[in-house]
Amino acid sequence: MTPRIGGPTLPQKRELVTAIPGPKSVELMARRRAAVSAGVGGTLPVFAAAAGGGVVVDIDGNSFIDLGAGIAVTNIGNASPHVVQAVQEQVAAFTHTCFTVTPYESYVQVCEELNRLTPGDHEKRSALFNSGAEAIENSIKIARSYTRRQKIVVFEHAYHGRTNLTMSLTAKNMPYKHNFGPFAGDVYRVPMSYPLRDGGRSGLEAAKAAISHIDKECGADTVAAILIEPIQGEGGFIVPADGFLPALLEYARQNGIVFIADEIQTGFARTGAWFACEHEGIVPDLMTTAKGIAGGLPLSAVTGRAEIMDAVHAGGLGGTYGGNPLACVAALAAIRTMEEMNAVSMYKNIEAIMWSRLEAMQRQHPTIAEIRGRGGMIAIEFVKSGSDEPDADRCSKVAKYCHEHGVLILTAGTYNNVIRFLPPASISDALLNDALDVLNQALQATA
Ligand code: PLZ
Repeated sequence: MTPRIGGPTLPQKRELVTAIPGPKSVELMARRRAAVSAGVGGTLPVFAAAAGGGVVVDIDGNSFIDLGAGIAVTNIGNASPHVVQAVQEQVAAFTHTCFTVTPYESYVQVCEELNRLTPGDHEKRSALFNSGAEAIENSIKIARSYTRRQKIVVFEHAYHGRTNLTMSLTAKNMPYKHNFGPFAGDVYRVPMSYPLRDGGRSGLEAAKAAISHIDKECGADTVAAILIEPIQGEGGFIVPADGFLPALLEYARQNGIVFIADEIQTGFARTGAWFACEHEGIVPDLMTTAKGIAGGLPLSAVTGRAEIMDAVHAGGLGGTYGGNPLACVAALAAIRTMEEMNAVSMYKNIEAIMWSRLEAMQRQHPTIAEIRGRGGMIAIEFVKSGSDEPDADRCSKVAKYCHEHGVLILTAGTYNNVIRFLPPASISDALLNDALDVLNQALQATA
């Protein structure tokens, strides 16, 4: 029988009991096609029944190794016990009051936790929202309100969401922006540090190039915010060269520009630190978080310097559901779990295993141009043999092979040629190694 209860007690194994997709998923896929907009994307051809630890079980009883965690969301494992219990208790107490109508303690507690955990010991404030895109939108509102300036600087390969403003901040046309314009104004895109593809420029050289664009095309004194993912997510886990982020931050400071770190994908232990900014020793003015914050419930936040966060007029920030009580208690339980399990060190362990296994694969397959990332946020980028030309076809074949053999992996990258790994911290070493064995077979089968 297909399990319906997830969590860490779900058997931790890769097991296929039908072809992929199985008959129940095939049937449901037909209903999906008839009922759900064709515009909504889909990675796996199977439907979930339960998930926990490092596996997702589908409605036909197939057990997949989870190297996606949603998209970097269930970092502590799916249906994590503290989260389940907290949500069950909260749902029976009250489901909703709207924080801006009748406030509740858990919202305040989440803000206290965010203020405590994010980099920097200055005075901070937070505000809660529903999705990553909504947090980004609000970080821009706050930065504009504080600086009384309008221009926003973003980077090549950036991803910040799918609403009108965040689409405008996102770099990639297909599938995110195509046919969806007109886009928001006063958004300026400047070059990123992408060590594999910018001729090995140093972080300082790359920052100089970005700053020159800002100076020439915007004028520093008209810029409200510089917005950047410290490691780019959808763009392909691009880790900027050392020194790039600190140089940009210093430039922002000198010019009264609010520096916003988008840690929506990198946050909450994912990179082997609570937040990726810590690897660069930088303290952003504002930080956006979401995804891993609440164990799978929809919650996002903007956290930052009290004087910036408090610059907005009373009533200027809000929303019906932002900081919903179920999501808030889930976040408190998720944060407690991350501290108890030491998710930071678990992700460092995952990094060590993945890195050595992937290096061995790269020696066999030099078309893996680069292994990059940190902690449990690691990627490989494919090129065509003997060139630096992106190989999207190989990448999608590898992903398909893995899916058909019981491993859930995701792709990414401006050129669609990156496989990214985002396992939950709770994955066992044995399961992770089994998934990497399948990846190795996929590389051989598609060579
Ligand atoms: N900023 C850095 O990674 C979401 C997008 C999936 P939302 N990334 C996953 C998809 O195809 O839509 C993301 C992110 C960074 C912002 C966002 C947006 O977060 O919660 O999806 O709105």
